[in-house]
Amino acid sequence: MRKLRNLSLLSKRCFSTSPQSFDTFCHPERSEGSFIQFLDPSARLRMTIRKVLLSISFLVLSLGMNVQAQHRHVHSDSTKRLDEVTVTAIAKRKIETDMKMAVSVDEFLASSDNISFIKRGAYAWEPLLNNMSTERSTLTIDGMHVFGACTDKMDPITSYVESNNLATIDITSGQEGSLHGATVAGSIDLRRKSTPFGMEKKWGGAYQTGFEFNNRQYFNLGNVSYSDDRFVADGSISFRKAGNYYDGKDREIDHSQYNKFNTSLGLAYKTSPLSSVRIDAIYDKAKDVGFPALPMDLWLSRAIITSASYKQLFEDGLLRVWDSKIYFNAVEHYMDDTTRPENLVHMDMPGWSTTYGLVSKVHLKKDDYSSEIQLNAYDNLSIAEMTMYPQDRSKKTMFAYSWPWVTTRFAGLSMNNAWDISERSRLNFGGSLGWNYNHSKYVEFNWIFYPGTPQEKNRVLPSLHTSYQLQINQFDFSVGTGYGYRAPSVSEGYGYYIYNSFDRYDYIGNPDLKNEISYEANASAGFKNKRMGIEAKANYFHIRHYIVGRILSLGSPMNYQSVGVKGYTSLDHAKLFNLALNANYDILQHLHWKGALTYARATDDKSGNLPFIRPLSYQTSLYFMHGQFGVRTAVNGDLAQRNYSPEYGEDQTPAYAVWNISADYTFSFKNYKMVLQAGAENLFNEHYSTYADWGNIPRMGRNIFTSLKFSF
Ligand SMILES: [Cu+2]
Repeated sequence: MRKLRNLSLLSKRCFSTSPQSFDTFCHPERSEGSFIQFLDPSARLRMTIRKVLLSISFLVLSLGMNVQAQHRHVHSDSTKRLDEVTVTAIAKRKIETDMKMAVSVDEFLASSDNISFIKRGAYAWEPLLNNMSTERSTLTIDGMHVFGACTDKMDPITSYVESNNLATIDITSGQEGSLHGATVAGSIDLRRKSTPFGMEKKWGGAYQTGFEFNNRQYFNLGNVSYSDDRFVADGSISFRKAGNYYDGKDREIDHSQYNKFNTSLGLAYKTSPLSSVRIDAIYDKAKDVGFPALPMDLWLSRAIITSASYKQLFEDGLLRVWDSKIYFNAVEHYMDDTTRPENLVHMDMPGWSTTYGLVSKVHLKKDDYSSEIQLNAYDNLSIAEMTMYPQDRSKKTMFAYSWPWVTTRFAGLSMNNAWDISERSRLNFGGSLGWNYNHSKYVEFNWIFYPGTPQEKNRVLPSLHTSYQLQINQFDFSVGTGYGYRAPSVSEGYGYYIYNSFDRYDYIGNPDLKNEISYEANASAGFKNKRMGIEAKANYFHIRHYIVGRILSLGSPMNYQSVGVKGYTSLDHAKLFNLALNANYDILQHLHWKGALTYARATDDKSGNLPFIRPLSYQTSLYFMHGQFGVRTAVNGDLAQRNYSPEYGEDQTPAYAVWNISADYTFSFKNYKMVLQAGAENLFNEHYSTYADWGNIPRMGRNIFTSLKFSF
C-alpha cells in the first residue's frame, strides 16, 4: 500500500506568521458583593470529586485504546509537483526553530509568520492567528477540542502540551481551517508524535537538557518509542522550572516564574494488516506560575487529555482511510492572588472545563480527485467561580459564577476537496455545516444584565471556501475566498464580571449575541529556484457582527481596580488585512540567508483601530555551517506602533530590535547522535515591550541558553 497521504495535506495552505500578539481579558479580584447572590454548598465537594475522577479517568484511559496509527507517509503516486509546494507551506516538520533546538511550544509557534502572541508573562502565551484572538480560531490537539478553564486566558491549550510529544503543528488560515469546526481566523492543530509500525523491532528516543541563564530555567525532556510490525508505543516526560526573568535594564520581573510537568503515552496495536487501534493520554501540570501582567498568579493547573481511536485503511476503491476517535479531556485551574500584597481583598477563582468528543474522518481518492470528510462532535462544560474574602478568611462575603455552568454542544460535518485539474493546477473547495448549542445552568447570573434571556440557545454555523493554485515553471500562485460563521465563546456569551486588567473593565457576556460572519479573500505568489525563494501572501477579512466589549451604563464595578463594566456587543463590522513576505537565498553553499516582513491593518466600523494588531515587523537571519559546526544569527523587531487603539486600552509602543545568535556542534558518541548548542537571545540587552505585552511588561533582557540533545 502506497497511496493516501496528500489527502491530509489537502487544502492547507497556511500562512504562517510570527511572534507575539494578542488578546483580551484578565482578571480579578473583585469586591463588595453587590450583585452576587447565592452560594453553592456543593462546590467544594465537587472539586474533590473532580480530582478523584480525574485520576481515575487517567488510569482507565491509560489502559484504554486509541486510534491513529500509521498516519504517516504513505505516498501517493499521483502526488505531483503541486504537492511539494503545498507541503512546504503547511507546517514545520520538526519542533525546533532556526535559532534554537530546544524550544517551548510557544517559541516554536512564534516562528510562524501568521502567529503572534499576547503575553501576560513568561508562560502560556495566547496565540493569535491572523491577528485575531483565540475565540476566532479553532485550537485542537490531533483534531480534539480542548477548552481552557481560565476566564482570564492564562491557559490556552498550547500550554497543555510539550515540544517533545508533538510531531508538528498545522496552521491553516481562514475558512480552509474549518475542518475541525467553525472558525473565522483559521485553525491550529497540534499534532502528537505517533510512530509508524515497522517491519522489525525498533527502539528510538531522545533526551534533551538545558539551562537558560536569564531566568535560571532548566529543563529535561525525554521521549522513547518502540515499534514492531504489530505494536507501537510512544512515551514522553518533561520538566521545566524557571525563576523570575530580568528585563533589558537588569531589573527583576516579579511573578514571572513557572514550573511545568508534562507526560504522554500512546499505544497502538495493529488489529489486521490494514487496521489498528490506538490509545493516547497526556497529563500536564503547571504549578506556581507567575503572571506579572495580571493581578494574580496561577497556583495550579492540571489537564488530562485522552483518546481512543480506530483506523482502517482500504486497498482499493474510492474510500482509502477511515479514522475515528473518541476523546475525553478535563482541565482544572486555580488562581491565587494572595501572592500579591497590594490586594486588600482576596478572591478564590477556580475554573473547570470538561469535554467529551468524537472525530471521525474519511479520506477519499479517485484519479485526480481527493477529499476528506470529517464529523466533529463535542460536549463541553465550563465552570468558573469567584469567592471573595476580606482579610479575615473565615468571612466569605460574596460568591458568583463567572461561567455559570455553561454547556456547549457542537456537531458539524466538514469537507475539503482537491481536484488536480492538470499537472500544474489544482482547485480546492469545501465547506462545513455545524450546529452549536449552549445552555446556562445558573441563568440567574445572565438575567442580572439581560433579564429574561433564554437558558438555551441554538445556532447554525455554515461555511464555504474555495481556492485555486497554479504553478508555472518556477512560479506558483493561488487565490481563494471563504465565508463562515462562528458562535460567541463562553465568556462572550455567558461571562459574568470577568475582569480585564488590560483596559480595567469587568466584562459581561450577552447570550443573545449574533454570530460573527466572515467574508474572506486570500492570495499568494511565489518564485523558487535552486538558490532562492520568495513568496508573498495576503488575506483580507470582512467580519460582520464583530464581537467587542462596550461600556455599559448600568452596573457598577465589582472590584476596586476596575473602572467600569463592559458588555460584549457586536460592531456592525470590522476589517482585517494581513500581508507576509518571505525570502531565502543561498549566498554560498554553506551560507544561507532568510528574511521575512509582516504587515497588518485592522479597523472597526467607524474606521477606528482594532487592538492587538501587529505593527510592521521584520526578521532577517544568516546561517552558516561547516562540517559539524553550525552558526546562526538573526535580528528581528517591530517598527513603532502607529495604529494603536486607546479606546480598547492600548497605548503606543515604540520600535525595538532584538539580536540573537547561536552555535551548535553535532557529533557521535557510541550509537548516540549528540548535538550541543549555546547561544544568546537579545544579545544587546534591549529594554523593550511589544504591542501585545499585556500591561507593557518589559520582555526578557539578554539570555544565554545552552542545551544538549542526544538521540538514538
Ligand atoms: Cu487563570
